[in-house]
Amino acid sequence: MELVHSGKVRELYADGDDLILVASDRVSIYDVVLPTPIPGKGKVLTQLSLWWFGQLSGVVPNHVISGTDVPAQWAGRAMRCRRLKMLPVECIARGYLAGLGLQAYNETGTISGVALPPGLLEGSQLPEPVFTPTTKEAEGHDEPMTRADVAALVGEPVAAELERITLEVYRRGAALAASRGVIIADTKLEFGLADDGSLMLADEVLTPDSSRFWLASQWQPGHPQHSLDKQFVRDWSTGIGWDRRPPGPVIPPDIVAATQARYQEVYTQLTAGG
Ligand code: Q0Z
Repeated sequence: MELVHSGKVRELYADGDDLILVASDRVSIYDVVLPTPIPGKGKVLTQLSLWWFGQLSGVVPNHVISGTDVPAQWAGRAMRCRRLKMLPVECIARGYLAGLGLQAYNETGTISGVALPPGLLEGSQLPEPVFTPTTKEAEGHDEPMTRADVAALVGEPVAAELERITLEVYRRGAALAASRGVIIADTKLEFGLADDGSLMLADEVLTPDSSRFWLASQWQPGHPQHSLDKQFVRDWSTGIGWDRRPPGPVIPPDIVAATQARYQEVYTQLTAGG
């Protein structure tokens, strides 16, 4: 199959008119891919994405054709997708203060033009989720976009739909996760247009690689929050004095095992029962 694109932790192949999206076991922390894989990570994230696409199918159609009709060597870690015309916007919804949203709030008291109350802390819940789109940069970091910037790129009607659907996907996902003890602080969605012009949710959805997942029982505003999936790797890498510059360190077996278990737990906690 023809390799169309290789990302930090995933690959995209073409199969006739379809695309095959393959999630590897690679893990990235502080924007650096580590040399040691986390066995099973790609399968867990693919199965979680497929489960969310199903949960959200009443909110927005999606690009998935099949989670099983994929080459045998990638069984479980790949999905067959419709090839869409991708929109050049990262659609982010934030419900809690972290990352670039926290930075914007601390500097301006606003996020993407939305005025927020004073006194919010790192990790605080926002009064309402906020749509904070960014550019998709081939190189370097994505840049914040205003609603007018988005409308200039995709047209006002599609821009309005992107905002509405992004916030709805976030609200539904965060509510479901909250009922299972998991905070989804923010999430990044990608959309594309089908041949008939209809808007579809693409890529991966509400995975720990595209969202910040926190354990509700450990949530404590005023500090950086522990990520549900990679915290062992981050803490260990800091403990050994890694300076966050490539190459990343080889991960020892006990940290690999603990991280592997965390990914399994995230999947089970979110998808079990109900
Ligand atoms: C997704 C990406 C990578 C995985 C393009 N349904 C679609 N139609 C057209 N394009 C895409 C999709 Cl999902 C598409 N990406 C991001 C890059 C591995 C996903 F290397 N790029």
